[in-house]
Formats: sequence, C-alpha cells, structure tokens
Amino acid sequence: MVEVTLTQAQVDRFHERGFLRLAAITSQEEVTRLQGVYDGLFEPGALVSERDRYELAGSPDAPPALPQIVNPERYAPQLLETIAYRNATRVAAQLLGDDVKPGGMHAIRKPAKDGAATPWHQDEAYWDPAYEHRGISIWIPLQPATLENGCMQFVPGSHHLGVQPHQLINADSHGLELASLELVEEAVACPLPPGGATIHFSRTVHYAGPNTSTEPRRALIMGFSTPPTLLPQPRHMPWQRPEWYA
Ligand SMILES: O=C(O)CCC(=O)C(=O)O
Repeated sequence: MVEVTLTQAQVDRFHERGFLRLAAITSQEEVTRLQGVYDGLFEPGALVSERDRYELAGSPDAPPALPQIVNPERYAPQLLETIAYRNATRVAAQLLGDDVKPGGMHAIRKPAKDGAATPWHQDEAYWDPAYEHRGISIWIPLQPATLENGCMQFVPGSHHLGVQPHQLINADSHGLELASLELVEEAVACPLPPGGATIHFSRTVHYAGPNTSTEPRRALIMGFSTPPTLLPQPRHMPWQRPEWYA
C-alpha cells in the first residue's frame, strides 16, 4: 500500500515553483490494472460519449495525434476506487486546503511514434474567464514517462503570472498553445517511473513533448480546485470559443 502525505518542505516547494514531482502515488500492481482500463476507453467501440472525446492537436481527417477523453471516471468508475485517487485527494487537500473539490479526470493517450506534442500552455487558458480559479492537476503516467515519449515539462515560478495570451493550435482543434514562447527557456523536464506523479497549478506554464517511442504514452490526470469566485469583470480571453460555455 502506497500512502502519500507531503512534507512541509514539499508543500513549500510546490507553492514556490508551481510544480512538484513525486516518485510514487500508486503501486505497480495498480498501474498494470489501470493500463487495461485506460486502453479500453480509447478502443474504437468504447462507450464514451462524443462530447467527452477530443482531438487536441490534429484535424478530423488525420489519424488521432493527441486524443483526449474527459471525465473518464464516468465510463470507468473504478478509477475513483484507486490508491492513486485516494492519495491524490489527500495531497490536493494539503496543497489547496479543506474546501478543495474534485474537478474531474482526463486522459491523454499519445499514440506510439506519431503522438503529437502537447504545446506550452496554462490550464486556466481553457477555463471560464468570468471566475477567479485556484486549481491543481495531478498527472500520473501508466508507463515510464521520458523525454522520448512526452514527459511533463514546467516553467518554474510561472504560476505567479497572470493568464498569458494563447491561441488555438489549429482551426480544427480544441487545443490551445501559448502565443509567445519567450517564457519557456527556463523549463524543467520531469521524467517519472510508472505510477509516479507531477502536480502543477492551473497557471503553471507546461508542455509535454511528442511520443517518438514504440509504445503509447498514457497519462491519467486528476484535477482538484477550490470553489471559483466571480470576478468583477471577466478576463479577456479571445482565443476561447463561445460554445465552450454554451
Ligand atoms: O499529458 C499531456 O500530454 C499534457 C497534460 C497536460 O497538459 C495537463 O495535465 O495539464
């Protein structure tokens, strides 16, 4: 049984740098079990609503390059009955406080050899501009995460910035990218063993490279946040599409 509680030094480091790396958030047995559940969700016949499937980078006519399923726990509720989720919930309360709420999971499975990079972005660039947000993501690879298959990379301290200008990756995609790459020179890559985790704030600038390996790169991502508060004026985020909040 892997039980994770952060030390005060880890909590402080997270608040200072905007991300944290954990060598283990679950057991290897659970990783093996989750791989099967996860891959099943991406099978062509899987009963996942079209509403919860997105291609982040490619176009509808090309093979998927960055397929994502949002709310995978709707289709595989056993994802909530895991060591990983129990630990993630405990860690989220340590980092965000007792009013933290689960914000849903998502799954990004980069195909072997042709998996696209997840461009530099801040998660908050996708979120409702009418609110002030405070959220984190806990990113868990279900195989080793390496530079070759697209481990996470972060810009230290970037969570102290506001939401930066973003743009759509291309006209057909749902994915966003930073409009300028000036910030990313200081980035830190975080390779991980299977069942490790990185944690980042919703404003931390991050990226994951392409998958050039011969295996799919699976990442299960668990979101947590405190209740958002209404801003006096919505933020200006002209890259968002009106239908995102329809
Ligand atoms: O898994 C990836 O490729 C990127 C994940 C990501 O951007 C996130 O968890 O916020």
